[in-house]
Amino acid sequence: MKSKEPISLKERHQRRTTFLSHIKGGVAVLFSAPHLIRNNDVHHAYRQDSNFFYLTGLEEPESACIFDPQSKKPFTLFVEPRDKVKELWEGRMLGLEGAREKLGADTALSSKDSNVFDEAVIEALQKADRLYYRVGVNPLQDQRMFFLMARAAKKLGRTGRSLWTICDPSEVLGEMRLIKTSSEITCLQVAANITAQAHTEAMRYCKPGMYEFELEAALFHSFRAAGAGRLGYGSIVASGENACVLHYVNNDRKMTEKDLILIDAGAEFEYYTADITRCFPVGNRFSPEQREVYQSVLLAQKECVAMARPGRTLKEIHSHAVEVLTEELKRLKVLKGTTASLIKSEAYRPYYPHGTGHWLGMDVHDLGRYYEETYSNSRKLKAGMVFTIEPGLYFGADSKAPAKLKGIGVRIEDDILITEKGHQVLTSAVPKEVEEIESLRG
Ligand SMILES: [Mn+2]
Repeated sequence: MKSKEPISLKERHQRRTTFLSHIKGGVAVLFSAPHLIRNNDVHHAYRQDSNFFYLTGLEEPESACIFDPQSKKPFTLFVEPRDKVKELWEGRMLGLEGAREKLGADTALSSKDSNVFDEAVIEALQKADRLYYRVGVNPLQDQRMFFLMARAAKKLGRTGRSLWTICDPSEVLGEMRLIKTSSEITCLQVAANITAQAHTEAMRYCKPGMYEFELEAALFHSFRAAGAGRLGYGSIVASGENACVLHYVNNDRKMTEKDLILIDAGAEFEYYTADITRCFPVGNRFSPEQREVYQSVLLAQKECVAMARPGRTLKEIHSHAVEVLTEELKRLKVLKGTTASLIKSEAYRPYYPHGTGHWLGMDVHDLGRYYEETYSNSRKLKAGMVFTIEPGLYFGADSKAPAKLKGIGVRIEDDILITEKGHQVLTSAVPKEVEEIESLRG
């Protein structure tokens, strides 16, 4: 399943060409993600910054790049030179030659020598009127960049210009990353398949008396064994009332036969992640109340998925979820009143406090604007966009729901690709119908 170069050098080159065309007149400086220390001299597992990886394909820390649209050699990559001792401890490094030959850098320079980097930034800045640089990620880097701007300004002397507009490159890159190419869709589909398989296996594997972390471990095993690089985000394995904690991460409760379990987990494949949520009974069957709530959420989820096509907006999809769930809350005797007034007063909020979906791609909450022109104008869906549809209902112990519903939390989440004519559910391989789930559990 694991192909060697899912995103080709050619495609990455195309991305850089597009990026350069969007930042004309400016210059962009991007830094690699830092290698975070876990404790003492032990590091956290490294994952490259998504934007940096999107453009460069480089997975090493201590690197940076400059994009200068006005230069004949617009792509400069700063990498650590190969070091025999370091390679002995940490493995093969790409080095300067590798940066040119394997990643297509026009120029490769050593990131070890900070003067080299400083001079390159100052030179590029003198020709530019804008700097594309993300402020606020690393205060030390911010300081350095401001210092370099000041030095470049000094060099401009009495030309009348010295101030640069600072733009966040995430805005341009977010727009580029929002519309997926066919190879990106392939990566997302592989991530979805691996994740779907793992969720289905978890449905078979789960037994009363198990701890949530046993399922968490089983999911991770399935992901890695199928070739996923890592998790797309921390797995949520929430049984019983834990399902009402939206970002529950402890995963340490012992599950009983009476529980419903909510699993929200996604595998990352080649820097693209899936995001699936399923709920199923720890015993063989749903209790009548669990089934009722589950069917309500499933109804909303299926109707929302059916709406997905070019021209629709996430806001419309969310509004529909709210409408269906409010109706269902009335049916479940949680809310009383006219649907319109309950929606207007947001009476559903304690039970449905989150949105219905988000962009999905290299990041689980992917970049990309949600609006067109103004914030209030929700963006129209277009072919190539990928997002989640994930309505839910949560009846925490402290909620005002009828006693028999308390402790039930349900969310059902699929990953949707917008196609020219409609949509495709990338995660349709995981069962979500009550009968399918009960037959897997039985
Ligand atoms: Mn999600």
